This record gives sequence, structure tokens and C-alpha cells, in this order.
Amino acid sequence: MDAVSRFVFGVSAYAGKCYFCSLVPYGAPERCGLVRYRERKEDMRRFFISGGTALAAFLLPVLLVAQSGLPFEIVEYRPAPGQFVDYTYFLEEGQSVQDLDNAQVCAYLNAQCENMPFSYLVSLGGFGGSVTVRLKESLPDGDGADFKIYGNAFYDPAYTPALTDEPGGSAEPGIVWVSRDENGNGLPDDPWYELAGSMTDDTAAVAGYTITYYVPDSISGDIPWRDSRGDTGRIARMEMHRQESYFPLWLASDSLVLSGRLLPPNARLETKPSGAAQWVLYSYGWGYADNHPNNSNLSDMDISWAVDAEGNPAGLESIDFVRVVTAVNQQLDLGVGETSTEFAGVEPLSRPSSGREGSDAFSSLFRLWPNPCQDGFWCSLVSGDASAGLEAGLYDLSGRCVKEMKLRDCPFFVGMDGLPAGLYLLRAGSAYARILKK
Ligand SMILES: [Ca+2]
Ligand SMILES: [Ca+2]
Ligand SMILES: [Ca+2]
Repeated sequence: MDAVSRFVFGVSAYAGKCYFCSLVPYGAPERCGLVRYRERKEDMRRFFISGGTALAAFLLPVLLVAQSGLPFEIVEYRPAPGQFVDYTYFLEEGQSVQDLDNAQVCAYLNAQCENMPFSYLVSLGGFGGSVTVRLKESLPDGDGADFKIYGNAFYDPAYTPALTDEPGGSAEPGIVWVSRDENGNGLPDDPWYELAGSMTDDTAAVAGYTITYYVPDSISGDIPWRDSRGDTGRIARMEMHRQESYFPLWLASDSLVLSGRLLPPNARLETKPSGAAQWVLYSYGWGYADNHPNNSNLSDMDISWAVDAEGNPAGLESIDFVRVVTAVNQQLDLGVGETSTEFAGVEPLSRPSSGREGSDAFSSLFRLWPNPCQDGFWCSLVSGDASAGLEAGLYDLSGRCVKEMKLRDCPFFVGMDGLPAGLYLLRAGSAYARILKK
């Protein structure tokens, strides 16, 4: 159809009955609405898209949908204002933002997370914005790191010389909090503990910082704020993000007050070898979400870092909830905008469950979890994108390949439905790991 050639579009996600899409007519960037699922043909699906008077149909491959679900679910989303905060995605047709509630918002986000495991980005907006997840199984504090938080931080190779002592690129650090379901009701209504990170005791960090964001006179305007130090500023509208409002209007209709530990600004204006000026957001040492790339063990967290309000070790034996909160208040020009932590998932870090697994089960290439498994397992790459794209195979003990796949840079699910119980090997090149199906 002719209309197809007139648009650049990208489907960002789908959620059961309907699909959303960013539609960019040439020359006039604009997000457009709902794309409905109409037809199913093997693993391709037909989509219809309308923008203005144009109607187009196209086929897209459907992402592999995990069968067993993720190890976490979002139970609360309270973003600060931001360029990636757009409540129109959450709304049913004809619904107004005032009628949105946390449950509906979380249902939408969880559907996206299930369909794009560990790669759908939940943006927390400016300082104080947060997401809270429940771990489907309690996570004990073992030796060393216990979980990894996925985001979209990266190092900028143009600054490689600086990376040796101070990595920089896009680091938008979020403070991590943990909680245990002490009253056993499945809700995050128990005491919370902050994970101490490398900046917790830094003199430039501010404990008990509070910010108030105000709904502007025109909801599509910049979002003004005032903080507990008397400073004022704005979350500025960005050319590329033209949604109705940057304010999370389902949380508040006049102002939103958010508090926490403020980390100092981490951006510096640098000059690339080409001569172009660019903001570089430098990574803090350790203990923060969206602060180092996913394939770095500096994005791993340790439950034993949890401290109480006085800064004393909390001594938690296990946790059931994780919260991530944007920790800097920073507004940048040159098309960057506010600094907002992104969240893409929590992976409980697997450990050898018994000596029988041997060290190869946790080879340098993969982590397989849970192990033993039932209907399948997750595979994540220790070296991240360095080995993404490699061909891998799942082999039974007779050496027969029962499944072929490509390794990916974020955790992916390998279904084992229909395969007999027993021991299998996941192999890529010379690296392999054992997985036991119960
Ligand atoms: Ca630990
Ligand atoms: Ca509880
Ligand atoms: Ca980010």
C-alpha cells in the first residue's frame, strides 16, 4: 500500500489485544495511536495503522514470548515528570488520565516487560521518580552479588582514553532500595532499606532532599520545580517528544512531592575528537542502577549493602521487593533533556546449587536459571553483547541437538516443553553449561 512508503514507523511493544506504535510521517514527527491486531500467520502478524487519512497494513515478526514469565513483576510506578513519561500509552480508548490507577498502569508495563524481556525500558523521569517490583521468589543474601538490574547505560567509545580511569557515556544513576515481605501479604508495605553505594557518604550527596514538581498552567508546557534548598528549575519540553504532557497526571493534579538521597550532577560537556561538543554522563563507582552497562558486574547489587535509616547494616537474610529511584536532578541542553534512570528488569544471579553441577555450569559465557528447571530456563550472558549473536544449541545426553538459537545481549527464555526430563547441555562454540530438566 502506498501509505506505507509515506511513513517511518516502529512498533515499540504489544499487549495482548492491541498494539502501540510510534508513527513518524516524514517532516512532522508525531506519535500516533493504536494499532490493532487483526491476523495471525505463523510467527508473522498483520498490523493496520492509521495516521490522518492514511491507512497502511504491514506484517511484522512477533517477538518470542516467554512462556514461564519473568522473575519479577512491577507493582508500583511513580515516575517524576520527564520526556519519556507518556500516560497516553496506558489509557483505554476514551478514558481520561484522571481515571488511571496504579493497577492499570502496572498491567500495561508488565505486559510490555513480558513481551520484551529485560529490554523494555521503564523510564523513571527526573529526580525522585521510581518503580517498585516484586520478586516472584524470595531472594536470599548469598556470598557476593545477588541480583543484576538492567537499564540502558553505555560507555561512549569516543571517550575511550577517559574510560580507563573514569568511564563515561550515558549513565543515569538510580538509587536501589530493597524490602522484605515481613507481614507476608505480598504487598510492598514493609520497611525499606537503601543499598549503600559508592556515593552514599560523599560530601556532594544530599540526604533527605525533597523536590516539588508543579503541573504547569498549560499541561503541555515545561514542568517547573522547587526543591528543599530553595532552588528552582524546569523539566523542559523536547522537540522529539510531543506527547500531551510530561507530568504523570494520574498521580497528582496540581503538584507532586518526591524525596530521597540526591547524588551530584554527573554530566560534563566534552569535546569529541571531531570537535563536536557533547554531554558525557559519567558513571559513579558502584551500587546504582542504569549507571554501568548491563554486561558489567558493576550493574550487580548485593543485599548485604542494605542499610537502615541511620546507615547501619540492615542484615537482611532475604528480600522480596526492589525499588529504583532516579538519583540526580540534572537538566542538559544540546537535545539531551533531563537525566532519568531507566529500568529494564531484575535478574536474580544464579549460583551453583550443588557441587554436582561443577564449575562448567557457570562457565564464563552463560548463566542458566533456574537450574534445575521445569518448562524451560533463562539464559543470560556474562559477557553481554560481546557474545550476542553467536549460534548456540541445546543438546541431550546422546549428543542430539534438540534446539538451536542465537545468543542475545539480554536474558532470553529457552522453552523445554515436550522434552523429556534429564540433563541437557547448552553449547556455543567451546563454551557449555549443564541444565537439568525435572
Ligand atoms: Ca550478597
Ligand atoms: Ca508486605
Ligand atoms: Ca538511561
